[in-house]
Amino acid sequence: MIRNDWTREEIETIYHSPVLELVYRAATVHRQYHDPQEVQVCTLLSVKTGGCPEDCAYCPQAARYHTHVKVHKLLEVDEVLEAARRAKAAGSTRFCMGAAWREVRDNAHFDRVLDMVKGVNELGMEVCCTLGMLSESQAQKLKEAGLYAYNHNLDTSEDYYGEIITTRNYTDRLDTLEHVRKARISVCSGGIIGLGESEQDRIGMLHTLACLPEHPESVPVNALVPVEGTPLAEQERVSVWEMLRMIATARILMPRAMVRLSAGRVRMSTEEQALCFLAGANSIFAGDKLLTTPNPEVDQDQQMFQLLNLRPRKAFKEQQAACGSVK
Ligand code: SAM
Ligand code: DTB
Ligand code: SF4
Repeated sequence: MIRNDWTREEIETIYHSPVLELVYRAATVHRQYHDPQEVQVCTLLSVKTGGCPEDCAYCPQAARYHTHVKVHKLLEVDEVLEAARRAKAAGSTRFCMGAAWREVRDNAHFDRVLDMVKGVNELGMEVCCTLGMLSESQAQKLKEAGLYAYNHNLDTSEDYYGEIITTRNYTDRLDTLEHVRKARISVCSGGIIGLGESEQDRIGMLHTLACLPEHPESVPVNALVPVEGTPLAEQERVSVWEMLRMIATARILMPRAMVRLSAGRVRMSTEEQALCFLAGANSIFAGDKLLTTPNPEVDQDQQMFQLLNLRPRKAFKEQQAACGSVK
């Protein structure tokens, strides 16, 4: 049963249950709603890099921190479509374009992004964007251009948000998610662990996500990639047990969602990632780069898929299931 009325206490109990019990329960739910051999493969491309006016403490692209990131203006449509074709040839079915913007503005750059969306959609890939805050009409324009999903993370709990970002607030984030939902675009929203937050904060974020009027269709769980020059550069690495608890709890609370094992895979062994798939993760980012930081090599992931008997999920599966064209 899909529930949007989880209490904080219920989530706390699930999150704190003995880890193997938690994984077992999540694996059981996973099998009721998904084919456990199927993993969605997504590719990220940074279409506008660095120079962002926001102060997100984890982010190498914030202009105010001095990091290795080289600022790059908005890419041309052709360059993006070339990258999307390469991603498709390497087996990705979703292509996600990220921009280091605080928000979308109605200008020629947004028009160019709309052209990118159109082009990627025409390649037969699920096209996703993450561009910062959006108004209702901008969400509508993206939908009309063929956007399939929009990524906009809550990142952490409402209580801890102000410790990480001061240039916008939690309500801004929730408002954008509402605009995306209203435009009938698939919602991708999750967060990051390892920002110095408490377990209460992790539970709080999962509570907010699981009690949205409709669950996000995708929930990315990122482990902080500490980047030199950012205020969180010296944060300790999160352990696999923490990732597992987040993934398993998300899987139990939001059974239909795709739970994405997102940033942080480069530092995880195949065994650790296997545990995450067992706990209900069924989506990854592939390709040797996330937006600006390294990700495992494509070959390495292909070997892992073979070893674990996983196969890439087809594009537009949800839509096809809804139309009854897939048995
Ligand atoms: N500027 C837009 C925004 O913030 O919504 C879109 C791009 S932003 C880079 C997308 C997401 O990347 C952030 O919400 C955050 O969850 C994730 N992210 C950024 N830096 C990260 C890091 N160092 N480690 C893990 N995740 C990170
Ligand atoms: C998400 O949840 N993780 C991705 C994607 N959505 C946009 C981004 C991870 C970024 C990691 C740091 C970097 O490569 O810059
Ligand atoms: Fe800008 Fe997004 Fe990075 Fe925050 S997370 S600094 S909004 S690019």
